[in-house]
Amino acid sequence: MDCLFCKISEGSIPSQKVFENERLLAFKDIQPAAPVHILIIPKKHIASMNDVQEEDLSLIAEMHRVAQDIAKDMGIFESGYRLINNCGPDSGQAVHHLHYHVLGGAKLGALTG
Ligand code: D5M
Repeated sequence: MDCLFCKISEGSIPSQKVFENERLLAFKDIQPAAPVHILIIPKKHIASMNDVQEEDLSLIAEMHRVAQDIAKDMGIFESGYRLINNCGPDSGQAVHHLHYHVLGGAKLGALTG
């Protein structure tokens, strides 16, 4: 499958990994929008939040747990962070493999619509 994040997950495209287990991978975003900018992906290909099925719900919960752990590891657990998922054209989703952005390390701007 011609999916950038599947290739990162398989290791055929390099990434700066910060966490990995059998189901999930987290790595530094190549275009950081904040001092801390990490992407969390499932290794299973799920194109977007709209494609999450009942069977994936434990995976989604685990992504939230990993976000907490990453926030602790990156020293932003107490100062605060933002967890973002872009889904579909209006959100600007550029990579069609489900991912959460973990952003922090500075006062973040207000969300805009
Ligand atoms: O976010 C997709 C994000 O993926 C965007 O912030 C850049 C990032 N990106 C793109 N290519 C790479 C590689 N090769 N390594 C790390 N990060 C990458 P979206 O929510 O789809 O707009």
